Amino acid sequence: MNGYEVIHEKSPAFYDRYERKGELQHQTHYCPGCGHGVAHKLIAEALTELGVQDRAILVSPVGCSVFAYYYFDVGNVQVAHGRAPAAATALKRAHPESIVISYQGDGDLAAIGTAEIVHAANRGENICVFFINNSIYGMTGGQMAPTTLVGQVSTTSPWGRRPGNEGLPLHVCELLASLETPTYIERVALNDMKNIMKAKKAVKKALEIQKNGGGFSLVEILSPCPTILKMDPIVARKWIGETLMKAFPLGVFRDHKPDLPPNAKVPHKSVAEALEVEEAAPQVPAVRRHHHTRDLTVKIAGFGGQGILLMGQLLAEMGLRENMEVCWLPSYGPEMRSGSAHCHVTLAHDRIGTPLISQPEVLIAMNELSLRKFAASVVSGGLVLYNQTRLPEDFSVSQARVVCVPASEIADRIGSAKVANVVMLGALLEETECLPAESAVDVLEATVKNPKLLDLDKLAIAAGRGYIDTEVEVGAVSQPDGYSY
Ligand SMILES: Cc1ncc(C[n+]2csc(CCOP(=O)(O)OP(=O)(O)O)c2C)c(N)n1
Ligand code: SF4
Repeated sequence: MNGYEVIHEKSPAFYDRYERKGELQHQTHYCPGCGHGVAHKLIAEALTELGVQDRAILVSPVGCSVFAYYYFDVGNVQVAHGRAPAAATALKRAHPESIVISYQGDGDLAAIGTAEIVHAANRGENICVFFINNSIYGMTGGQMAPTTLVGQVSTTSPWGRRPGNEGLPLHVCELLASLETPTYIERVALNDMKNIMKAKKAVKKALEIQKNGGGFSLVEILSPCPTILKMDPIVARKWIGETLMKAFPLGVFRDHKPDLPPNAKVPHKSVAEALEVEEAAPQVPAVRRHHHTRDLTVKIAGFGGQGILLMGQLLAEMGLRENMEVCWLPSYGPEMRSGSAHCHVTLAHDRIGTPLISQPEVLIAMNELSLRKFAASVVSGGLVLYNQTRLPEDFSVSQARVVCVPASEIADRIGSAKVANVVMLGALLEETECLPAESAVDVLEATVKNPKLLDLDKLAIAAGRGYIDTEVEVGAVSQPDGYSY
């Protein structure tokens, strides 16, 4: 066909399926006509053509493209708003053989992340930055970006951008080209096929420069955002050609390797040698007990106000004191009281890969809602500790053992409903033997300042352990009628 090759397939640099949602795994989350999808495609194709997919690391920003990591089958890192060039710097320096891409919107790069991009460019970091200029904040509903045009209406410039009030649009390519250290800076556009092909070349060139150790590249991509600009996708593309490109002219702003004076040679010395002090013997913390610690993943869930997060912190702190690797990840809604809250705790002897636990070995459900919501996620052969005397009539857990511990009732009897979480912690320690119970008392003594509450907490730990020892048969299995033993 006239020398063209027709390819009906996705770039292999994309995942086969986008597993963010249960349904529609063949399509992205972008709006119809959005330029992010096109820009992704150009990057994916260039990665494949250069044969660098396997060593590529994509740093996703905050903005509409926050989920880029669901699409690119490369190493992925998602960072805080604006911080992508800083994270990319660290990744590249730690893994010089990798190909590191910082992908950023104009709010992300030119507003909150101005410092990061300027300094990464000024250091001449050997990374590629793909900068999507759609002239607006997309994800948050259309606030003015530094790239918003004079007169352009946005939710924060309802009368149109006024130079005397909001300044003039920021020209990132021109700004960075005033530095001596960048290697390659170009502005391209996704307004028509010809320019899309040019954009592809620029993206590939930037990646090639990095592959050859050539230094810092930035490709600014003028990109349509039909949704926020309230335009039909075709009109949005036209608007780029007719309006946005006038304010942001396309072109190459820098295309040569900087001629920098060589770095001074730094003699390799240890810190002690450099400071001319004696090398200190490595500090190995005294281990009190090696026995009786067990790798465990625990999800603790209930209402805000039940001390859910604190329970997780206490458990993690106990693990720390036993020289384990620990992780505590809280998750709660905006409501301080009565909203739902849960946290994940990992106790491990080896390094922990992720703080998230999708299938916990233990679920502590402090209320019925949490039981119903999370029980099915417990691993087969796992354990559910439920804050009641029995499971709800219509509910059973087939794959995990259930132990019902009426922690709130026990706490009431001790003298305060507040310590139900600590009762449950005692039950967890006794049932799983994951950590020595003495360490719980040590942690409580170190963290609880109020002596009365400390006494109650000590009673609560003992009561939770006692309940398991006296009321729950060893190896008890949940019965069809919901009884735990
Ligand atoms: C520190 C911080 N400040 C503000 C926000 C809110 N926020 C999320 S996305 C966004 C704008 C992103 O716009 P842009 O970078 O232009 O990307 P687009 O959505 O247009 O692709 C803002 C302000 C945030 N998430 N974090
Ligand atoms: S809001 Fe704009 S930038 Fe965001 S996905 Fe939709 S079209 Fe793209």
